[in-house]
Amino acid sequence: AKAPMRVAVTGAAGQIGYSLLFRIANGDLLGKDQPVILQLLEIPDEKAQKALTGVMMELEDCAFPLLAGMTAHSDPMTAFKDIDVALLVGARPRGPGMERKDLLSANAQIFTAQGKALNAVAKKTVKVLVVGNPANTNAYIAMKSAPDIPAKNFTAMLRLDHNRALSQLANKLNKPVADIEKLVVWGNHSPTMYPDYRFATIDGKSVKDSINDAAWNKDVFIPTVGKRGAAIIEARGLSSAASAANAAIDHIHDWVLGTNGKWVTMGIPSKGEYGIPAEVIYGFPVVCENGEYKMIEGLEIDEFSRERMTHTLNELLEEQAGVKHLLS
Ligand code: NAX
Repeated sequence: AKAPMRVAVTGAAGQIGYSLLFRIANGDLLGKDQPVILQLLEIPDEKAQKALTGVMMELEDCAFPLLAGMTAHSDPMTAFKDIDVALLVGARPRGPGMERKDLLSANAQIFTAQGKALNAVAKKTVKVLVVGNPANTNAYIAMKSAPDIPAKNFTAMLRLDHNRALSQLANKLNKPVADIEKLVVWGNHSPTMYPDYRFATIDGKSVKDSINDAAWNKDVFIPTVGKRGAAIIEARGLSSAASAANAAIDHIHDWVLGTNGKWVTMGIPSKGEYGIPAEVIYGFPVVCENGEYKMIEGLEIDEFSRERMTHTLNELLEEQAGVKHLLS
């Protein structure tokens, strides 16, 4: 049997955690033959720790054959010890009257501390996915706080946006979602993201030609995908949780086990590709193989796309500027 892999999940007693942990323990993350040990982090707050105990009781009660162990933590220095995968879900939500810059600095503190802890105690090969918002900038902060771990190991979640866009296209074309390939979502995980189906195919045929409606792209598709998170909150009274957990599973699963040539979107540090400045964590198209992602390069960027890509980039640069002084 394979040796267990260690997976840390932060915000483990939260909404997303409640969907995510059971799927990891079921083998959906790393494969049906891969035992896992869960190292679960929550804030030291008594209520949060107690809720975490409850979730762990339920995990026990599932008797998952692949769950080789689990531990509860209130300190990232113990939670991240020897981990192979980090799912950084916990973050400071925006409270009433909280300004954007307060939110950024609260999260900068969390992700600086977690980046340092990863640097100190995680495996140097750890694969990090940041889900907690602002996800791209939080991933950037963690990356900058962990100089001994390769920058490429720090990623942010754009996969929910990617999956949302896939389903919108499948609905529009009245075709199975699995038939769509080569979709891209550029930029920040925020309403400024740019879902781009110019290269996409469905059943081998061009999605763009099949839809052939620039107004639908601009006035319906892009805003629907961009505002989907708000629409879920409006309908459910709570933010996306099961779909976010599913996207986190897809992201790490594909990174570790490969995409068989299929394009997926990951928020990854730029090396200057597509004119995006180095180190910005930006949604790019990638394929994954042998535990590594590889960016799809050389796609043509037309004027409309460049405008969208710059708009979402500028938001990221502003977020970065807002936290730069907090990085030590
Ligand atoms: P919840 O508020 O239900 O859960 C968050 C949990 O994180 C809480 O239990 C809290 O105690 C814990 N937490 C806070 N700070 C922590 C820290 N420093 N260390 C460890 N745990 C900590 O939120 P939930 O709905 O689970 O969402 C979690 C995060 O995901 C939020 O930041 C949310 O904005 C973000 N999302 C990101 C998405 C993406 O696509 N990138 C989509 C879904 C989601 O909105």
